[in-house]
Amino acid sequence: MTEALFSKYTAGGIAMSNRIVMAPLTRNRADDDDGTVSDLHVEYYRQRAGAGLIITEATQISPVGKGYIQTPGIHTEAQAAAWKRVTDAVHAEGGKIVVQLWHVGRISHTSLQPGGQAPVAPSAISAGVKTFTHNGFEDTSEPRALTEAEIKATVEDYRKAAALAIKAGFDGVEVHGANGYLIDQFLKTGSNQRDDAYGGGIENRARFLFEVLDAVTDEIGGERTGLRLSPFSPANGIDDADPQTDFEYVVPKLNGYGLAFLHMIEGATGGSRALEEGQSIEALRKLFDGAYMANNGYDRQMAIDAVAEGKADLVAFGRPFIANPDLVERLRRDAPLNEGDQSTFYGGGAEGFTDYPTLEDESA
Ligand code: 8OZ
Repeated sequence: MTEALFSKYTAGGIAMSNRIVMAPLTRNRADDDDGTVSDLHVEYYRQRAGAGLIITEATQISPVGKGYIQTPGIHTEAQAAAWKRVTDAVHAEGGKIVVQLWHVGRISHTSLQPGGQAPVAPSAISAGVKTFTHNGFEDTSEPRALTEAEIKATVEDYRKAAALAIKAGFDGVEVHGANGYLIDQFLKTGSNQRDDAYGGGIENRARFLFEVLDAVTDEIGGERTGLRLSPFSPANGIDDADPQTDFEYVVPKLNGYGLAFLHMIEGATGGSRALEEGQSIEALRKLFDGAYMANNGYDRQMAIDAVAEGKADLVAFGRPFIANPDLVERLRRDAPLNEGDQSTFYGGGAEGFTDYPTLEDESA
C-alpha cells in the first residue's frame, strides 16, 4: 500500500511511522484514589503502538481538574512513575505517545472534588449535563468562578503536568482545549460571563488558552505540544454565539507557538460532521501553518483521501481503536474491523479493554 496515509511523518519534534493517530479515549480504569494507571493500561497502549501516534485518554492536571471516576492523573510522582511503564512499553514497540492534559472545569461533581467543594469554572454557570460518579450518572454540580489568582495557579498546574509528562517518558503532550472542558469553557460565550481580563471579547476569552500554551511550550517546547479544539461541537452543554469568528481569531495566533500539531474535532464530538451555515473547518485549517490532525467520523477511504489531497497531515481515529488494537494494519490491508462493545467503553477491567483480537489472533 503506497497511500500517503501509511507514510512517515514528523509533526514538530515527533517522528511517526504513519499518519494514523489513536485519538484520546476516556476508559475509566485508573485507580480512583491515586489516579495511577496499571498493568492493564501498559498492555492496552502496548497493543495499540502501531498507531503513528497515541494520544492517551484525558488525564487530569490537578485534583480539582477531575470530573469522572477512575480517570488517571499526571500531577503526582506516583502517577508519572506508573505512566513511565506505559511509555516504555509503547516505545519498545516503536510507537510514539503523548499525554492529553485535562482540566474538566465545571464538568464535575462535588463528590469528586477535594473536600467535597464545588467544581471551578470561568463563571458560576451550570453545564446542565451528567457526569459519572460513584453513584452512576449524576447531574454536574453548580461551579464557582475562579479568582484571577486561581487562574494563574491553574496555568502553573498545566506547566507542572507538562514537566511531569516529560519525566514520565512521553514524547509530548496534547492540551485538551475541546469538548466543553475548562479551556473551552473560557473560550465560549455560554460558559464565560466574566468581566475581567478573561471574559468579554474573544481576545479576553482566549487569554486562558494562550497563557496555558505559553506555560506548556515554555516548559517543554512547542515542538512537543499539540492542541485539541472543537470549535463547533456542542459537547458537554457548551455554546458559543459566533464560533467561526472566535476561532478565526484563535487559530492564526497558534502559529506563533511552533506547535507539534493542531487536532480538530470537525463537527459534533463523536457525532455528525455537518456544520451550520457560515461555519467552515476548511477556512480555519487554512489559517494554521503547522501539522493539521483531522478527527471525527473518518473511515478508511476518507482518511486516505484527506491525506492524499493535503486536507490533513494526520487523521485521528477514536472508537475504531477501542476494538481494533492493530487498526493501522487492518486499514493497510483493507481488512474488516471489529465492532466495539459499548457496555465496556467506560469502567471495568480487561474485558473490552485488552481482549480485542488482532488479525493475527483471528487467523491463529
Ligand atoms: C467520554 C467520557 C468522558 C470524558 C472528552 C474526555 O469528551 C472526554 C470524555 C469522553 O473529551
